[in-house]
Amino acid sequence: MVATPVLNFDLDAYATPRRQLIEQSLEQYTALCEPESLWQSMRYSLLSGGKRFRALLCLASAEAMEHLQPAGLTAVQAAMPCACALEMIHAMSLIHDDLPCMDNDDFRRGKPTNHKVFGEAMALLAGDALLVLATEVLLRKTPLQVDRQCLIEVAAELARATGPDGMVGGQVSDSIATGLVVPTKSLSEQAGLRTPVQADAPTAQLLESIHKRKTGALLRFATWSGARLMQANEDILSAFTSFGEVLGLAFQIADDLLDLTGDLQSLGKTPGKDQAAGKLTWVSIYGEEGSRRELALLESQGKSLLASCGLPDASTTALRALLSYAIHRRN
Ligand code: GRG
Repeated sequence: MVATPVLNFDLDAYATPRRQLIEQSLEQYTALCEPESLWQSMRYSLLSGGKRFRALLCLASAEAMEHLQPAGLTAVQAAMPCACALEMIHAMSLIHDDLPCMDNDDFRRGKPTNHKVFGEAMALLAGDALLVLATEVLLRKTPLQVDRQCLIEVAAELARATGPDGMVGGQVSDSIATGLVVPTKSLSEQAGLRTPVQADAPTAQLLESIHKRKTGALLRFATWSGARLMQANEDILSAFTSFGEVLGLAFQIADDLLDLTGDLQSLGKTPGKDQAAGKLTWVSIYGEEGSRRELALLESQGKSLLASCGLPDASTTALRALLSYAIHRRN
């Protein structure tokens, strides 16, 4: 990870051992299954590197609550299954996003995309399998010391962040905006009950809503869930939710910028695809400078949210560093 502007905090030293634990846990949660070709396809994408940003965020949010730890359990132990479930859902979304019927990408994380190696049908099914496995891992592997009611709530929120109100809904709105998906007429219009109206939100508002759902929902879930699994109080949960929302938007704006400024080697995927596909992005509306200004604003908003959440500064240093990283990253 590149150096971040958070003083006296070495994000690499924080992230490296946690990333190792994340990789070990993902390995363990994807033990050999039948048919073996499905297992290979799932693991090809799940264990192909990646920054593990969502998992790190979930762990950092749990660790901010370390003082509330349930008996005999560290924050990392309490949140690891949830962190891994997030990475499984994220890997699934990348596999599906790369398919020819979506973004049609050939490279991801510096390797040929899943469907290029295993074929479209298997890529689709490996994504499906990872999506379902994520829920099983969260529910079965979260240690018994974590309150079961809390766990059910976390599982329900994960489903919401992934589904029509979250990532899938955001992806559909994005696909409609790009012209990839043609919206159907509403049922009342089909029945001839009212004159069709152009109900699209203004473009900038629509884009913010797409970013917050397509990318932001999982990141917001990451910051909320870590704290929730540690029984954080409502004030902290609300501050972490707002922080996650700010971070989620910033992460996708940075992604839009990287598509413009990055290269194949550092990104691990083909740059320039947003512009080529005529995608609605922060850069296409506000330009490079406007996007950087928004990122600076979001960085200070995110830090203020953490500063006023009632926790000592030292507890939220990793979260602040992850926010800065999301904004200043090179891949
Ligand atoms: C079937 C439930 C279901 C969902 C699929 C395809 C889809 C719906 C959603 C696509 C969501 C998507 C790919 C959003 C982009 C998010 C994004 C910025 C990805 C890049 O994340 P990084 O930079 O990647 O964290 P690494 O490789 O580091 O993990």
